[in-house]
Amino acid sequence: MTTRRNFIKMTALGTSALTFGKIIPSAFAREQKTEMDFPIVLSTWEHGLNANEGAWKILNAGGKALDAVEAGVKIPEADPNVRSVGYGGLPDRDGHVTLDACIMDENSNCGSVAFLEHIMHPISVARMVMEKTPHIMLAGEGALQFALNNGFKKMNLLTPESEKDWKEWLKTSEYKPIINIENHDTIGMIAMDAQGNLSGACTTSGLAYKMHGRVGDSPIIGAGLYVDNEVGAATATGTGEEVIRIAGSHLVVELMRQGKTPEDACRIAVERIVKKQPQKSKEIQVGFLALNKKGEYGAYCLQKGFNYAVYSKSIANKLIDGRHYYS
Ligand code: SD4
Repeated sequence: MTTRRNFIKMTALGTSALTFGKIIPSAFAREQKTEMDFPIVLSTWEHGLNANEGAWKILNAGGKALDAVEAGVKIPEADPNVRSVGYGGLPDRDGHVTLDACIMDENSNCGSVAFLEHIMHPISVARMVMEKTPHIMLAGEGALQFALNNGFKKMNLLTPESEKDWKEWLKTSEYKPIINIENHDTIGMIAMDAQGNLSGACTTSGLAYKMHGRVGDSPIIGAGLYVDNEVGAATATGTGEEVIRIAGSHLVVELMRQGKTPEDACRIAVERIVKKQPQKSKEIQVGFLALNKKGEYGAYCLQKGFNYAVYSKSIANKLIDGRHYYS
């Protein structure tokens, strides 16, 4: 069991330091104890609130960030009302619910599954790939076989509600993802535990009505998720193709390594997308969420409407609107 807050002695700081989420002038920070607000967990979108509750139970008991992020994202994976993660997720255009997920810990261990069908908790399969195989990523039939061989249960993930919506969509079969609606609810979760170690998890049913076989950014280490325990962690949500194109989450972590704040790092990554795809970026959503080693966090997105949930001792599970590029 750890203390509720971690006290870090900060000396000879630069211009500022963080205390309970507030910036205090360096004159005060120097040579004095400053409280850093961790453990902490952050998740994308409103369903992040429920997911954070699950993660927090583990973090608050002194548990590992890795266990917390897995337990946290399993909540929306199992919730049929979350229509873009796990059970109840909207299917591809052929009616298959195909799932992508990945997980990464403080030692750069990582595991991933892509294009996985019939398993409610792809995040746990991803963790098993990480822990039980010499590989990082398993896909499709092979990932399913691996899951079944390791005791996961095969089930039908297509709920009557999602089937109904898919049949409605089939009437026009028009592939036009609507910004912030139905197709942008991947859960990306990043956390720092009481020991100051970082981990992350990302899981999704991907873009609704995608082509059969399509894989997005969410299972790709460096795109949908990246963790570097020396620097910070980042995760992404939105149109995966644009996140992959810029290796989004890795970019955000590298920008933090260069000294950018989490929000600035997310903003620069979003601006990179705009620069690469000036026209397309107006019609899609992408959001990044980041946490650095000091427990500072931030987000940035293309369009209004992206929010994230944060849970720490001083902020008991609150939803925050991400700042956005287009107004
Ligand atoms: C994907 N990034 O498959 C995912 C979709 C998403 O919220 O974020 N949904 O491209």
